[in-house]
Amino acid sequence: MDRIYLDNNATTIVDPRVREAMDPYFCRQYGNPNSLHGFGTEVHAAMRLAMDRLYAGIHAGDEDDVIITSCACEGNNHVLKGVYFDLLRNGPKSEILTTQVEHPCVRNTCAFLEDLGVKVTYMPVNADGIVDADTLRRHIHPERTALVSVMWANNETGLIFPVQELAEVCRANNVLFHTDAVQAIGKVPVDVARVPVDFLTFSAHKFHGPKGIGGLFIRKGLKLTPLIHGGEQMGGRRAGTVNVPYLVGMGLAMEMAGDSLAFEASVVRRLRDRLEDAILALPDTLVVGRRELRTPNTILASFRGIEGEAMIWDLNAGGVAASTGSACASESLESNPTFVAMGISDELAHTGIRFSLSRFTSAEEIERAAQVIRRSAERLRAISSTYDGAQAGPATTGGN
Ligand code: 7TS
Repeated sequence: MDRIYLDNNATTIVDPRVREAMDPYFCRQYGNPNSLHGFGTEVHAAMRLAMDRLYAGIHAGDEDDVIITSCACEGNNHVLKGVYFDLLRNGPKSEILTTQVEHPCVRNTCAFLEDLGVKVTYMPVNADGIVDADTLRRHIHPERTALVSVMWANNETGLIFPVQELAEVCRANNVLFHTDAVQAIGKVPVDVARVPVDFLTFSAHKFHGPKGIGGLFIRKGLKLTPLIHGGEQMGGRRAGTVNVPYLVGMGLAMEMAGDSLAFEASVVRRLRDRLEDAILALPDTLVVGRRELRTPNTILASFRGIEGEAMIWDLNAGGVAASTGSACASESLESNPTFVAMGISDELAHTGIRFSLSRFTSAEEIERAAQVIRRSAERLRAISSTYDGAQAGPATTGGN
């Protein structure tokens, strides 16, 4: 029986058309795009097409910059550390505002900057699990806040943040706004012509492109000290020879992500809802966050009395790949910070399982996964020392 992959928020399959488009740029058209001979110029043309696709995908303007990075961690580091050098190290500002539920690459970079003397405020999430505009208004101080960094969609819950309103609050206060849009691209429309973000990061492997390449959008005219100094690639903003085959792949993947938004919002969402209904039909389960506030592909479920890690192993044995929250945090045994921020109890924080679908997930896989999950929950509860049988009402969380 084929395995079922429900961990698309960790990474996605490379679309075969993307792989095919990348192929010529390894052994045939392998020139350096900055070289002036034919090897270089033919590659340069492919690079231009890929860049155009990236600009179109997020609706960036001609004068905006999109720079190519090695991953979203790099893009997020670049923004936070760049703003440190530009506005914080020697003033005039002193503070970064972010949330309690960012990916570790934002959270840990902020912790690093705190060691350097920056004040970082981690805004709490509301009962829906998001940071709303009122919370931002309460925390923002134009005279001291240099940057606000809030993710577009959360990787663990799928909850979508009101980035339009948040960006507008920042604009009105003359404060820079960054969003980590890694989990939004290809799932919900991402349009920087409409949403006045200053910086935005994305990563190809989350939308059926290759691993090890991403992008950073920088609004026109904005200064940002580079993270990697060297040659004049990317207009001097990010040194290093561009990974041309991967860029070609990311460009096509971005175009296809845009083309598949309607499919995500209808077919993928229906499959997700079907799986969610099947999980909620089991006793003592809950799902974090209201459906309509989430990306169409994500479920963060809790099975009372079952240790998350144990269930991942058991599901894996049954052919279903899921994750306990974020794979990036899976080696840490501490309570998941996103759960803590959402006011989810310690018991539930240890029972969370994330199922994340993609446009490659089939209805047949969802039916099969639902059965594997049901059997696994029954089996593990039968041997659980903490599960004492079905309780009357559903458990509650901050997000549900
Ligand atoms: N930002 C968000 C919101 C993410 O979900 C991830 C990866 C990253 C940044 C880092 O991306 P990369 O391109 O540097 O790899 N998130 C996850 C996850 O949820 N499970 O595994 C990886």
